[in-house]
Amino acid sequence: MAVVYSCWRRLGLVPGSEGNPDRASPAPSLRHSRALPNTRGEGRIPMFTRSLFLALVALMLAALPASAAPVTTIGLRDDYFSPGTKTVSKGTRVVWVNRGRSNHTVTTRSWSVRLDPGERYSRRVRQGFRYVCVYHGAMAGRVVVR
Ligand SMILES: [Cu+2]
Repeated sequence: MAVVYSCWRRLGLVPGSEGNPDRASPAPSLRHSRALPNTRGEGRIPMFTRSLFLALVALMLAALPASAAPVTTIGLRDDYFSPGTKTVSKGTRVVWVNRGRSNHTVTTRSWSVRLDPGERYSRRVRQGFRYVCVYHGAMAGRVVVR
């Protein structure tokens, strides 16, 4: 993290790293670092290098794994979904886990999956929907996207 902070500071991206010198004091751990050049005056980084660095940061952020999305779990019990209604934000990964002793399904209008005891299934949700277990008529659930 200190390396990243150092880079940001060298590029003048840290608030207070230029302008008022009183507010430009580095983090305590970097105060006595010899690797840090004076960001005011000589050694200013050209705009092209700054753009290149920002593009690199954007690429690194884009490469973060999909698991960075929020995740929530819905249990399949004998014979109900727990919780029956789950409210999530758009893009959340919903995981259904069969925690019962019977086989169940998660069946919507457009897709269906059978889960044996201990099995799980997940997908990212972008809109709300209702679902049922085809084996147990009263076993119904709902995902609400707010
Ligand atoms: Cu069932």
